[in-house]
Amino acid sequence: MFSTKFFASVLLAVVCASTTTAMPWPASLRHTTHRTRELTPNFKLEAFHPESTFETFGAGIDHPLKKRAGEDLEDDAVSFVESQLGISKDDITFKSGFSSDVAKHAFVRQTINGIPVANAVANVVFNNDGKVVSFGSSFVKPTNFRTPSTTPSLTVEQAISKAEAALGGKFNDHPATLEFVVKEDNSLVLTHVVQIENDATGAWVEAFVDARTGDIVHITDFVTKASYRVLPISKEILTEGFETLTDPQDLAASPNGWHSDGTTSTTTTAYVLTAGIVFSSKQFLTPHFSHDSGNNAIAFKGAQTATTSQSSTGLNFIFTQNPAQAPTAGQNLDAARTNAFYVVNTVHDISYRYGFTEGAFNFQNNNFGKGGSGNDRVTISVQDANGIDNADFATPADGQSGRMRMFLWDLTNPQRDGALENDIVVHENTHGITNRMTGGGTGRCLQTLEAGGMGEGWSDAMAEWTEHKDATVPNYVLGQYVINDSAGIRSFPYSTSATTNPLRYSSLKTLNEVHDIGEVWANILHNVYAGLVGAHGFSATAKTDPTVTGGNAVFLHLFLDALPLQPCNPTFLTARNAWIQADVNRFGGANSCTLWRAFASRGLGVNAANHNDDSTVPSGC
Ligand SMILES: *[C@@H]1O[C@H](CO)[C@@H](O)[C@H](O)[C@H]1NC(C)=O
Ligand SMILES: [Ca+2]
Ligand SMILES: [Zn+2]
Repeated sequence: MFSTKFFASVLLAVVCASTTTAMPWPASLRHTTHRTRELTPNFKLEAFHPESTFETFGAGIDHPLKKRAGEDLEDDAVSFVESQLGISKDDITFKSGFSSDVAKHAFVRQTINGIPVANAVANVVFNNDGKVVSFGSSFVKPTNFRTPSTTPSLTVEQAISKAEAALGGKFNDHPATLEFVVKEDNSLVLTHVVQIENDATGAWVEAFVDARTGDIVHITDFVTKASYRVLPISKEILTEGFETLTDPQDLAASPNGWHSDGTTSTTTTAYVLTAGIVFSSKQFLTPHFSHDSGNNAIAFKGAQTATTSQSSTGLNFIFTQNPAQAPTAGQNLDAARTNAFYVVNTVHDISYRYGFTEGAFNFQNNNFGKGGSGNDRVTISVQDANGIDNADFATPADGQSGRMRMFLWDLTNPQRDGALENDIVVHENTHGITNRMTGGGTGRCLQTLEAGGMGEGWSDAMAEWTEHKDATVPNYVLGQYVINDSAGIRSFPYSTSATTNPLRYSSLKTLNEVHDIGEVWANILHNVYAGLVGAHGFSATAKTDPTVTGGNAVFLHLFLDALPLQPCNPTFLTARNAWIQADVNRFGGANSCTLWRAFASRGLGVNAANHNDDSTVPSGC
């Protein structure tokens, strides 16, 4: 059997071959502002993201329009930014916004002569008293740069050809935009922003093409690859066995069930069974699709027409996975498609209950008039032919489908299918949640190394969350099934023991890869979870009822609430502060000391800075 360390290096080599041959990473401060993107052997670019400032205001502060009658999220946010930064209203544009039950979120961007600056954005959050509770900003000071022409000298078509040639992909017909990019030297570059995809490599980026020279000056990479050495949702691996579930869909989150988009109305009774997991779902209101395709997701192999059809009439999906056979043989493919469909729908329903709604830029085809952009259900490519021993998830902006690709794993004989390991599917799906909820649905705000690392950490933490069954908080290991190794795919189990898992904030000084950084964040969140469950116990119904009081429910509220609070390209410090503020917004700060103690236990105390540990908690804790 292979050791975990062996796998770690194999997988890192697979996923990060390019970065290991690159020059050594610069000082760790660049974690928070830079990310090297090597998209082809010939294309390398270090993308720059101005550092985001982030302030939180506890119970809230007034904004300039507070005394005016009525509230207008757009005006209130713009005038607040104007007052904070001394930037003219004309240079601040409202981009998107939404309200949760406890906060109103506004996402704005800097514009110069009417052209948006892609990497200069801000977010203002108001509580239900109409006060400002947080402000994140990567706006740049207008005095620091000369404004170039707002008229491109290259046409969009010319920019597309340049990007296709440089990146080895094809323009995907998503409408191009004209935006400025701030470079590290504070200069502004006018760019055509074009989306380029490569089906074979899975690359999917926004290329910012200098509208004068045709050079690519900035990249948004929508794809988060797994290097994790990666059945009901609380089960992780097949060997834990299958069981029967009744009515798995949460009708509050998916009002027409999982197999309908609400456009056709029939009244068939529905039963869904998957991979030995049996759903007796009797309450689908308007079943419309008789295959693994619905409002939140479509699972297929090869082409979107290749879905799993019901095994018998009445929306039965009964496919028994045979572990002795290849993943492609017998009923195994249908079992895999059905399981992936089930897990993605379940994550949709759970996260919806805790705030990842239509307005908060989630993935649905039909948004039922509840805000946000539709036509963006998750596409799940099972047994995808373009990869091995991995999985990935691409998160473009709200309104374009999230794209999950699950690959086979060839470390065992027969091979194993990542679509059958729930923690892999949950991990991937969570990339969609964090990339959409941070920064207002643009898919552009977890791009720095440190923010990308936290993206991996949140994904592991969500996978862990789905598997807890009671108030014990055992060590958590991810990805045992696909590699057939009980040690899983990470360096250490996530643990409340600092001996079992020694990772802490200062570990970032020597970590230069997103999954490695993610392990630090996931381990911190494991300890936050343990603190909250220790304080509040465990609610068994938290997956479908966000009003329960268990620490697991508190954790997931804060997890989702903090995402739209934190600034674009958050750091460990600003993400921590967003959790503390989220607790004020929802629970009046009741968990402040619990949170601080957990963060401080792993080096993220009040005086932590620049990847130096601090274990101080606020006075009174
Ligand atoms: C998984 O590992 C166990 C223990 O090492 C081994 O007996 C078994 O054959 C492996 N399974 C596969 C499919 O490789
Ligand atoms: Ca959407
Ligand atoms: Zn990942």
